Amino acid sequence: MKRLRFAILGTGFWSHYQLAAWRELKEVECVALYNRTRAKAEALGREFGITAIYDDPAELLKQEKIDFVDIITDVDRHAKLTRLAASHGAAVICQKPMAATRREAEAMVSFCQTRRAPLLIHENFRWQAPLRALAAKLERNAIGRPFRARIDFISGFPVFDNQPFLAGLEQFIITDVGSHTLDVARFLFGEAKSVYCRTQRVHKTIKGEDVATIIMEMRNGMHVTVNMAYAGNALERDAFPETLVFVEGETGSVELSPGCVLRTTTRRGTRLRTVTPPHYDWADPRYAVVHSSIVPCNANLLAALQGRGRAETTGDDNLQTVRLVFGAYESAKRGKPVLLS
Ligand code: 89V
Repeated sequence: MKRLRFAILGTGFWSHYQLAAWRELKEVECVALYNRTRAKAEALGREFGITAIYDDPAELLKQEKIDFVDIITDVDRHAKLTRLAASHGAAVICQKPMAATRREAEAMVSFCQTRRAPLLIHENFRWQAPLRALAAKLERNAIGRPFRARIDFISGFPVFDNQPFLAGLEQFIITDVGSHTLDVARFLFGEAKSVYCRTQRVHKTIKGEDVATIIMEMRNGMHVTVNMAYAGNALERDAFPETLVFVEGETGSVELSPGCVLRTTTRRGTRLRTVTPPHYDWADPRYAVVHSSIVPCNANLLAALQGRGRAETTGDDNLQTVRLVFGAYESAKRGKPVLLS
């Protein structure tokens, strides 16, 4: 199998974990780093033994022989860097959220299609071990036909300490967390027909909304609600960064509860199983369930780039998640449900 060479564009908070997760895989090597502030790229390079460091992405793409880039910058630079990399013939892996607007995301997808450059989105939540176990239960028909579900990501975690740029986003929780949770909804239950959303801002010092309540009608007839909050308040059991799910089916129910505990209830009773995420020494234990999901996500994207299978989260697929995200904002603005085409 061809060993693929890649460069990381953007060496902030998340790149450390992304790079460590890439190192878990064979047949792939990070050969260069770019960051606007060169010192940050140098620091990451020293830690991981990467010596090709750039503060100009065009120069990197000109000098380095690479198969793909992994874009880990703030969202407002995703589109520009995607166009640049695709123009140099590199495949693109881009972190979620794909773009700052729906139109920009659509333009990224069509630009890459025209250039025949693969565009894949790094969307890791659906790769979390407990969510995969829940999906397998549904697949095995353990609770009959599901008719309603609730997906919760509700936390008082001080997320702005590690990722201060989030406080400056005009659209915060639905782009940052909703990109994940709405994608999880699609992964588990398919596409939505309509979305209704209300938002609030509890933190006084941030720009965007930090609370969102979303209700979707799915094409399969299910009703799915997604509750998100980063309100900074105290909760008895703050499950950060776990996504909690409760699914009601015609013959039972399944619940992913705090501590990665999967409870399946049928007329025969309730069965409990703890789905412990794989342990990696490099992962921050506070983010274990999220950091460990980077590895299977990267493995899926790498396999697709090597022609060994299909990526789940191509740019084209992720457009459906992007449409849900911005459909939710549209609904919040209008105070009415929005139909999705
Ligand atoms: O993936 C992210 O965007 C992180 C989170 C803590 C939600 O996983 O900010």
